[in-house]
Amino acid sequence: MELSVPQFDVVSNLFSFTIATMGAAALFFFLSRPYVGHKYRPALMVSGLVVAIACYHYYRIYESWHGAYRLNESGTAYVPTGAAFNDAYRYADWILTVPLLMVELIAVLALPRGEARSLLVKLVTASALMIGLGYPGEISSDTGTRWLWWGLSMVPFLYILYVLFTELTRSLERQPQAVRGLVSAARLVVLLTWSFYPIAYAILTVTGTKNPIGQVALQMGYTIADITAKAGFGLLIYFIAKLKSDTEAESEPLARPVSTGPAFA
Ligand SMILES: *C/C=C(C)/C=C/C=C(C)/C=C/C1=C(C)CCCC1(C)C
Repeated sequence: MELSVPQFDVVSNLFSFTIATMGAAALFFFLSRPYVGHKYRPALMVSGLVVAIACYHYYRIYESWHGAYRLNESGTAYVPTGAAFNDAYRYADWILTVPLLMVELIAVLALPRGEARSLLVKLVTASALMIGLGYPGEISSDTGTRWLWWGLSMVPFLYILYVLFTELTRSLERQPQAVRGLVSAARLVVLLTWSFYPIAYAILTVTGTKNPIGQVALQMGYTIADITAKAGFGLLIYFIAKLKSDTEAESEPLARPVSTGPAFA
């Protein structure tokens, strides 16, 4: 499959931009940890890990894109070099980062232990299953095979949305009033950005995997969705953590004795 010069460049530039964005986001999340309460630091730690993992994989994806195509003699188009563009980097990234995004969300809610564990088991298992089931379809150019794995992967995907919009709603009621809006927004970001992936995949299945426009659109779609779902989502998690820490710091000095040292006789 040949690519025009602008088609190759737009994807290459977007990958490069993503490396910068993910790297900067990782620094921000790691360095912001001291500004939130202890309870919320694991959430920022995980946010930082997600974008750091993505930063590394986008570097590899960028390299793979440049390895898969080269400019032809006349400089008018990019032709395949014979080395395949490696989709496995994306899936290796997702199988790590998608469950971690769920951990991030549950961690910032600071729910009672049993409740958090039950949500985590469901969301982490379903998200790993969703990515695992999507992969055989992603690497296939056969329409039937692509739809089969798409359908199988949609089951855990819909289950995740179901858990987020039913069970999580009950936990949401116990969050401080001030952060409920932000937590709902974070959930909405998951719904909107995550829905983009199965749609982008389905579009390529319809256009056929050898269609340059379909391939370029897929790479751009996945990349923009990744930035929003990882760096954008992480920023929301940071705001939730900050707001919860600030409201708790306001009420704590009154609720607790200031000194814990030995009392005078
Ligand atoms: C940071 C990366 C994220 C948030 C990736 C999310 C990926 C998905 C929600 C992918 C879902 C898919 C389906 C539901 C069916 C077709 C195959 C997938 C893997 C593209």
